[in-house]
Amino acid sequence: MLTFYSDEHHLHHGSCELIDGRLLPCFEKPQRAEHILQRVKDRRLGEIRPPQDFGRAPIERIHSAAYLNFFAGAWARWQAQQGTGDLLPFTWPARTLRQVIPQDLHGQLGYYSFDGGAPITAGTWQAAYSAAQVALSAQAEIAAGAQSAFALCRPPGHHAAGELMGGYCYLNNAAIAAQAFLDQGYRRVAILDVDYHHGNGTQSIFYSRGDVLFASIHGDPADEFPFFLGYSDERGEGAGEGCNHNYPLPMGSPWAVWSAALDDACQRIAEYGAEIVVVSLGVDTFKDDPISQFKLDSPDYLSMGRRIAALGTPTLFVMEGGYAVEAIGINAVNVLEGFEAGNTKAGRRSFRPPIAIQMTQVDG
Ligand code: SP5
Ligand code: ZN
Repeated sequence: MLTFYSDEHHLHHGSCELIDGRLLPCFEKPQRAEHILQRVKDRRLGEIRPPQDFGRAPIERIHSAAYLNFFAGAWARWQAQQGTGDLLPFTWPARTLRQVIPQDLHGQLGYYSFDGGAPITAGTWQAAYSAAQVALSAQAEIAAGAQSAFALCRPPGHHAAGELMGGYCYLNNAAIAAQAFLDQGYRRVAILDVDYHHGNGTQSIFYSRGDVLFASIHGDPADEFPFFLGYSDERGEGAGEGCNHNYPLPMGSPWAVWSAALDDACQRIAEYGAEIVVVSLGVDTFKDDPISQFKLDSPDYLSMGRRIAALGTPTLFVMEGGYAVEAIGINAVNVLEGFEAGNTKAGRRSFRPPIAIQMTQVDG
């Protein structure tokens, strides 16, 4: 399996996040990606490639131009004000307040975010832009015929909605890649979100659409971040009715409980007839994760990869969370190795977009 990776993720290194009533050093830090990259090399998973640059257009299919302009320009505005330290929001347009875009930088920051966990630093835009290009490059590899690819993205993306950052996420890498498949002629894409936290951003982006199925296994939002989305009665709306599947699980859930949800999610994905699976690959389900409460152990990630491979569908893995830095490489790459072990030629169901659409892409 090819890995796509850019060193530019180092440009994003926030100092602090607001968590449990304190400003703590960011859990989402550059060493995460370094450990995963090292493990990819140690296990000889396959070649590691830098991303191509597909520009801003495929990102604008998911995020509004207003949001992207604000994000790309926020740091320069902060510098012009002689701002010191990271940009971190502190006021949000919650119930009873008006959804208005103020003039002030921090007012706008609150408007475009939902928590105090996603600081903007000097290099955050460039790192997030680069992570989106990593996801798009891995997407292109699969569109060109690969059965799988790994987008080693950082910062992660699944909490980011069309006009919202939060939960360490700024650009929704998995959603951007899923949309790219659709724009290239694929008709049904499934996003399987195995991160410990509900992928609220991804769900909201595709909630009323029938061309993307979203399935997420996560800590019950009644007890866990992001609290305000991810319940089991959220089934999609309009054309997306029945295309959203949430599996909120209790704190302390072990593999036996978690894998039953995975089996159900995989069955839904198969019934849907997904031509592509995009996996939002968070490994914060690990028993020693410092901010999470599930009990998966390292060998369980091999089983996870095997179960996903049994779908027989081309699969794009997009890195999301995981904060037990010492084990993150083992756990993430175990999913990929499990997938490769389970990915037999006989089991594959491969789909190519209609030839006319392929030609359009080549010409245009
Ligand atoms: C991509 C991703 O995994 N984002 C996660 C963001 C989580 N932010 C809030 C975490 C709150 C954890 N509270 C319990 C801490 C235990 N001391
Ligand atoms: Zn997470």
